[in-house]
Amino acid sequence: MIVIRLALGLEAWSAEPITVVAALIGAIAFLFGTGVMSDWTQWALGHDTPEEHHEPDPREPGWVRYFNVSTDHKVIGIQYGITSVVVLVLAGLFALIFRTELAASGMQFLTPQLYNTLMGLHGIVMIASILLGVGAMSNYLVPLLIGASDMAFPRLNALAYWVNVPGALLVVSSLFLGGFDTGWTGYPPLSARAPLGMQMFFLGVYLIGLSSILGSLNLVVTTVRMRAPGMSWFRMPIFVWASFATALIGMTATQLIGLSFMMVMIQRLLGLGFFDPAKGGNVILFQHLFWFYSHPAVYVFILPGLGIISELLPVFVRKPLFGYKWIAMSSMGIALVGFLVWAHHMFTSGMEEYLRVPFMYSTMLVAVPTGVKFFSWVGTLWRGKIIYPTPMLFTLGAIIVFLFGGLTGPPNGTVATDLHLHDTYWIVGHFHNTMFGGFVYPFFAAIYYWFPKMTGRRMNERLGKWHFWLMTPAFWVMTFGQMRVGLLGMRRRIADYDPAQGFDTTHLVVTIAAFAIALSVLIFLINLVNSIRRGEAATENIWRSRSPEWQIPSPAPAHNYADYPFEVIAEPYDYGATPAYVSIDPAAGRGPKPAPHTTPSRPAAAAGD
Ligand code: HEM
Ligand SMILES: [Cu+2]
Repeated sequence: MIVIRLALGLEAWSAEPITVVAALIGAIAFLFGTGVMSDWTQWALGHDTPEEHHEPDPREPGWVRYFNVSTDHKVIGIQYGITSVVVLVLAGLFALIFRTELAASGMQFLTPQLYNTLMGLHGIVMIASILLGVGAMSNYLVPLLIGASDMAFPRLNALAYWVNVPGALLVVSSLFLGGFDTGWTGYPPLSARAPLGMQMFFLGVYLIGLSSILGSLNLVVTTVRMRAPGMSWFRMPIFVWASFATALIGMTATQLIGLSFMMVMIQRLLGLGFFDPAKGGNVILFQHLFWFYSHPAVYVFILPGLGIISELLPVFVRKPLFGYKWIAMSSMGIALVGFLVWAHHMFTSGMEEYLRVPFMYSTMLVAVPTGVKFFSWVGTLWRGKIIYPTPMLFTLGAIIVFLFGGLTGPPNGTVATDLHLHDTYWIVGHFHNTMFGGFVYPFFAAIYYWFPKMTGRRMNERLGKWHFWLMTPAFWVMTFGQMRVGLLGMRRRIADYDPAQGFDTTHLVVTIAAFAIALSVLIFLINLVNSIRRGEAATENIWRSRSPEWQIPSPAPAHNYADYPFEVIAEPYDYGATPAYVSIDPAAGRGPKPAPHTTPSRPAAAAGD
C-alpha cells in the first residue's frame, strides 16, 4: 500500500491507513489466536487434519463449549444465538440513549454528531443482530431438520461464525474513533470525509458480510447434498425452504455491499475518485451497489422469520400446513423478486425518471408471494385446535405485526407517495413493523420453542407471557407514534425538532414505549438465564411435534441421528395422520442398531393426535 500511495503522490503513511491496516491484521490475528484457522493452516501445509467433533467432555462445565471453537453445528448455532441476543441488547441500549434525547425538543445531553453515531450504530448493530439470529436458526435447525449429522463444511461453519466477532468489535470501536455521522447506509460523499470511525464501520461490516456469504454457501450445499433418505425436496420441513431461499440471496447479493464499502474505503485510503464527482466519479453508483444488496437483504432478515411462522403454526394448530408447496415456492419467489426492486430506495435520489415506473411495479410484485404466505397461514389457522403457549403467542404476534408492516409498504413503493414519505419517521415506523414482525417476534418464538431442544429444560411460561404482553402493546404505541410524527413531517436521522411542530407529546410517549419494550426484553433475559440453570426438565417431545429433531433426546446427541435409524416415510405436517413423519425408534437408543428384520414396522414415534 505504501508503494501505491507513493505512486499516487500521497504521503507514504498517515494515521488512517495505519489504523485500517492494523485493524485488518488484528482481525486476522484474532482468527489465528482463537484457533479458527489452525486446521486450515495445517491442511495447507500438507498435514493431516482429522475432524474434531466429539461428545462434550464431561469434566468440563457445559458452557465452556460455547466459548471455544467448535465444528458442531448445534454448538455454532447456539453461539450465533447468544451473540445475537447480546448484540440485540447492545443495540437496544443505543436506541434508548438517543430515544431519550428525542423525548423532548431541544438538545439535552447528546451532540448531533454523537446522536448520529448512536443512531447509525443502533441501526447497523440491530442488522448484525438479525444476521446472527438468522445464522443461529439456520445453523442449529437445518441439519437437524433434514436428518443430517452436521453441515456440509463444518470448519467453514466455525470460520463463518468467528469472523463476526472481530467484525462486531470493529463496528462498535468506531464509537471511540470519532464515530460516523452517515447512519447505517454509509452513503458518500458524507462517508468519504467522515471521521476515522467510518473506516472501522466499513471494515467491520465487510467482515460480517463475508461471514454471511460463507454461511450461505455452506447452507446451500448442506441442503442440496446432505438430506437423509426419503427427504425429498417437498418433504423438507418448511423452514429449510425459507433458509435455502435466504442463503441463495446471501450468497449472490452480499458481494455488492462489500464492493460498495470497499470502494469508499479505497477512495479514502488512496485518494481515488469512484464516488467523487470532482474526479469524474458518480455518487449514485454507490446507491445502486448498496441497495442491490440491501433490498434483498431485508428478505434475508424476514424470510427465515416467515419460515419459523410456517413451521410453528401447524404444531400449535394440530393441522397440516395449508398449501405447503405454495409456501415453499413463495419463499423462492420472494427471493427472486427481491432482486428486481432495489431502486425503490432511490426515487428521490435524482435517478432517471423513466426508471421509476418499472421499479414501482416490480416493488408491488413482492406482494404476490407474500400474500400467498398470509393465505396459507389463515388457511392453517382455520378451524384448528389452537393452543397458546408462549411460542404460539409470538408466532401469532409476528403474523399481525408483519401484516401491518406489509400494509405500510405500498405507499413507500409508490413514487407519488414516496416523494412525501421518504426519510420521514413514517419509514421508521414501517420498517420497525416489518423487522419486529419478520424477525424479532419469530426469533423469540423460535427461542421459546427450541430452548428445550437445546438445553433439555423448559423456559418459564409465566415470564414468557409477561414478556409477550408487555412487549406487544408497547411495540404498537412505539410504531404508531413514529408513523404519526412521520406523517406530520418529522424528518428521520436528525437529533432535534422544532417545538412549534407539536411533536413533543408523541415523542415522549414513544420513548416511554421504548423503555417498556426494553423492560420486556429484560424479563426475557432473566427467564433465559434462570431456565438454563433451573428450568423444569424437558427431555422428550414437549410440543408433540412431528418433526425429526423432537424424536431424539434433548439436548440432541453430538452426531444428531448417527445412533438412530432415520428415514422419512410420510409428510411433515400431517397432524392427525397415523404414520410418523420419520421412522426413528427412540427405544433403539445407543449401541448396536437393531437388525432390520426384527422391526418390520417401527412404532410411530409421535403420531399426532
Ligand atoms: C426498543 C426498540 C427500538 C427503538 C426504540 C428503536 C428506535 C429507533 C429510532 C428512533 C431510530 C432512528 C430513526 C431515525 O432517526 O431515522 C431507529 C433506527 C433504526 N432501527 Fe430501531 N428501534 C428499536 C428496535 C429496533 C430493532 C429491533 C431493529 C431491527 C430488528 C431496529 C432497526 C433499526 C434500523 C435498521 C434503523 C436505522 C434507520 C436509519 O438508518 O435511518 N430497531 N430505531
Ligand atoms: Cu427495498
